[in-house]
Amino acid sequence: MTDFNTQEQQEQALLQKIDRTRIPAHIAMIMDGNGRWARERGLPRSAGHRQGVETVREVVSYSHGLGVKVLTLFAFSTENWNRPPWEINFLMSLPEQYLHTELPKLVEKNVQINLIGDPERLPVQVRKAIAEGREATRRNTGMILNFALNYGGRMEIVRAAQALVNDVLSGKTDARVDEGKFSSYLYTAAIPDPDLLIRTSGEHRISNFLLWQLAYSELWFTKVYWPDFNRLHLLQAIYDYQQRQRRFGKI
Ligand code: V0D
Repeated sequence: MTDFNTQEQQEQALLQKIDRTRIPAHIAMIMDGNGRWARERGLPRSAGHRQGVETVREVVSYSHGLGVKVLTLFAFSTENWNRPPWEINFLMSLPEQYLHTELPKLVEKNVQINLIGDPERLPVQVRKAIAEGREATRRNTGMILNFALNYGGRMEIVRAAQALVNDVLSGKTDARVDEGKFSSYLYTAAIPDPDLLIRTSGEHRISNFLLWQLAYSELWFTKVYWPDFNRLHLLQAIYDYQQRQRRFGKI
């Protein structure tokens, strides 16, 4: 008897139904549930984060394979500094660890790494790892991989407003403001808005992520914890996205 329910077969079925010409160009992800994943297994939170990095590796690879143009991952929010020091220290070791194994693959796949967020408060070893990653992928023209680190949406908007005011006061630009001009002051200046936001772990919130950019994005939520998120879930999100009618505020 044929088993219709293996994950492999579900993936194949979804791949048949997905229109490869309408893959969301920009997917943003809130990678939530590492702590809960670990707690349910009686493991330390660090084990959840470590498994979460594994999911990042896989999601980057699948997204690249599907032809996604921009992938933006919310790795550390401005609110996450409230976590205990040992957890912050552990989290801050992850960019270096990730890039140590992945940077050669990203270079080979023509992926460009980019940071969105305020680098100021990040430890030097994190800034150094990311600067190296950026430098090594600077000339790449394929998928853009944005890591949001020490990122907050309101902070991004306030920072953009301040930079614009400074440019007006110094005569670099005139005092007219429109959406196009304003968005050129955001971290995502040259990057199109996300078509699809995926949030794992059952919360139905934006949590100060890409407030401006998500204005017309489709939102997709799953109860699955980030360390358990896999290719099948990504395909489900893309399939659901393709079933929706996007109107961008028009009727
Ligand atoms: C933990 C789940 C990759 C969310 C994913 C510093 C929480 C795994 C990076 C990373 C984190 C960041 C920048 C970069 C390369 C990789 C990462 C953090 C947390 C917070 F250039 N995973 N990851 N950064 N987690």
